[in-house]
Amino acid sequence: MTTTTVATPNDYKSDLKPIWCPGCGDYGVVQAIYRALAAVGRPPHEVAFVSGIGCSSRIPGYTTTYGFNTVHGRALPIAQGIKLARPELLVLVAGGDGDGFSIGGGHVPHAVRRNIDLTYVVMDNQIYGLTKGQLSPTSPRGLKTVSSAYGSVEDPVNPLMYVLGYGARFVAQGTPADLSGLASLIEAGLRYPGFAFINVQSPCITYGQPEAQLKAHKAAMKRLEPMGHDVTDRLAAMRLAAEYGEALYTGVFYRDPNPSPTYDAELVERRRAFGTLDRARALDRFVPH
Ligand SMILES: Cc1ncc(C[n+]2csc(CCOP(=O)(O)OP(=O)(O)O)c2C)c(N)n1
Ligand code: SF4
Repeated sequence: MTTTTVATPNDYKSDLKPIWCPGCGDYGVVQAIYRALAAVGRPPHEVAFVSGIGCSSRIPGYTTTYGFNTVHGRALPIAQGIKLARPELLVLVAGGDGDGFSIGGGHVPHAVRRNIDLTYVVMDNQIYGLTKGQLSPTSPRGLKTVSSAYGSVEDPVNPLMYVLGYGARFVAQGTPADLSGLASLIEAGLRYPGFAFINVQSPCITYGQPEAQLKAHKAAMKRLEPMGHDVTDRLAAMRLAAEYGEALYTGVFYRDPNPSPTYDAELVERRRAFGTLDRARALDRFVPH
């Protein structure tokens, strides 16, 4: 059974002190997550927070929810399993751009097309932070790093286009330079009935580029809402997403106005129809049929 209670952001803050570098954008992301969870109001024991490996993937430990800092690139499969076994939980997934779009990139299309009710927050800093500054899949062409002395000769992955192309039903982008805007986007993702993707431009102060820092974000960000962008227009969202790396748009790019039933909800219905739901409940686990 799920309950809704009055909660404050502090209710989601654990005693563990973050060990991110001072000034890392991920501090703002965790604050935005506290606010978003409090706004949604599900108590911490009804939330499962799953991450991969990376600086950003430390994030579940800084919350009072159930948490699982899993394996590099495997947050999405594990989160999908949790949601299918315990559909009543609110499941939040987070990690870096390397975790999500390099080693874990093959899982993203399947999470999108299955439309399991998860909220996936990627802290996109265009670098591998934890392993000390190598090229990541979203690093811009020409970037010099410890692994690209002559500058990157690859085009970056465009995370927004990637998920929109596979048919994602909720796609947004934020930055901790606008904390309340970011909290609202994460809240909207958590409330969205289906797979929701939020790309967060979260600066790496130690290995990131100067133009990808909070001060630069404040100057460069363009909010989609006042621009009159129609969030129900997927092609308009794709045109804006194509400017990833050039323009910093923040807000909801796309929100399907007629969300289709989620995989997890369909599964519960089918288990009910096949008469396996009560048995699964009694065992407190998913029983495949
Ligand atoms: C299977 C496996 N391969 C490689 C690594 C090494 N590794 C740890 S974190 C990481 C990338 C971190 O970058 P990102 O996911 O973007 O997160 P960030 O640290 O920037 O937040 C890598 C390559 C690992 N832990 N496991
Ligand atoms: S290395 Fe970069 S991403 Fe990692 S904690 Fe430091 S600033 Fe953040």
